[in-house]
Amino acid sequence: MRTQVGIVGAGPAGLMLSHLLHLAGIDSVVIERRSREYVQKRVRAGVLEQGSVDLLVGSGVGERLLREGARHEGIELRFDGESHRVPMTELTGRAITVYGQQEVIKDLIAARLAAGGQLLFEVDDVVLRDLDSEEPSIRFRHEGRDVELHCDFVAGCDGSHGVSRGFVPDGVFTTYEREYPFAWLGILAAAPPAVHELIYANHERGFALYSLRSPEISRLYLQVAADTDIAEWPDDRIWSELRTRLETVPDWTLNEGPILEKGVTPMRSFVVEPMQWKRLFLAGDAVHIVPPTGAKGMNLALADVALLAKAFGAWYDGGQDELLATYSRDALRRVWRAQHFSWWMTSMLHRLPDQDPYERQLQRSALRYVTSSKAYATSLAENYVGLPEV
Ligand code: RFL
Ligand code: PHB
Repeated sequence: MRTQVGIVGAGPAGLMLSHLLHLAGIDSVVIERRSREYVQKRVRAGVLEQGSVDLLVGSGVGERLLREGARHEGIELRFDGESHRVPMTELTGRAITVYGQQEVIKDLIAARLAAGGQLLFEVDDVVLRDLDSEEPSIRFRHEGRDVELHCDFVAGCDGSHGVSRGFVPDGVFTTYEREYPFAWLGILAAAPPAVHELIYANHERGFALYSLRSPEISRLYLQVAADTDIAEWPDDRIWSELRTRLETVPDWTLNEGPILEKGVTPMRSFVVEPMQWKRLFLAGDAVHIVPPTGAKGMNLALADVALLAKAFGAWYDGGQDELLATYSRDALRRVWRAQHFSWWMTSMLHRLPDQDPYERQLQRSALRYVTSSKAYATSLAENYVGLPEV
């Protein structure tokens, strides 16, 4: 088999890259370890920055997003028994849209298939070869056969457990990393959200987040210990803890309903530099992870491949290689801004184990400052809705 760009991974990064390349007249093949059903059902992120919405709409895959996504112009910060709204749109002119990641995935898969794009699901034993030559290839098993896919470039979009990065020799990459001593327990519940905007709550017992997916479905998260076994959290315990951490203001109650899905997500910050080696280009969670508190992961994946698609476009359109050469440097500017913002939100909102009283007061002061100073609130807001240029 031959294609121009071989893409490993059908998450937001891989699928969007394939879609943008198609619009530029560049051929690609996407290979994915899981089944189509599995990737379309995987519940993850829900917040799209304005720039991500513009990218999806501008590239022709935003029709359902515009219809079903919910535009949010503010978020709420809840602490010390009080609620404070950060009016993001008033402060920045931009907004976010709440639309499930699996809906973005469904829309992208449908668009690729409608355009005759090649997506191979349930592939195994992926091996990248000759990345330092002008004709790299990807070997894998698919439907019981060994396949060799020859290409001009390989895009490693295979997420945090991917294999692409592992085919680069030792000593090329520098890794920056931080583990947090807590995790998030997330639920999807068949309950009409009691909120119009997301609530980020800082509480003595730990952080809680109230988000949503639709007028009937709520998405909620609880900070839990890093080594939490989900079996220790029967539904009653989850609702009781959510009530304790969220029902801290007068006349406000959350809506409960059957829990459709629950899972524990570890919290990690991680960056690998550079995001390229020879003919291998890396994007999304394969090279950087943020804790979800800043809602940046899916947005970074989309921003990476917007740059990468442009760079491939310039290369195929007359062999200009400047944009490919600067891809990593340019993408990393946004990556590090999101790293700092996500770390900052995480530090301000979570209960740190053994938190000393001095640190607790710093958190309180930061929360009071960000909800009373227009300058500080604008800083939060412009990062949250996404900076156009970083
Ligand atoms: P993905 O989505 O992980 O896709 C990678 C794909 O590669 C496949 N794969 C392989 N395929 C072939 N061969 C192999 N050897 C392979 N190994 C892996 C995988 O099966 C998968 O399909 O990475 P991508 O495209 O870089 O996208 C990144 C985002 O998915 C991720 O950053 C976000 O979900 C993070 N995230 C959030 N991001 C936001 O922007 N806003 C949010 O509100 C937000 N909330 C979240 C989140 C992530 C969460 N979890 C569960 C990690 C909330 C949670 C709870
Ligand atoms: C979500 O709706 O899943 C969500 C929202 C905001 C975050 C993280 C996740 O910061």
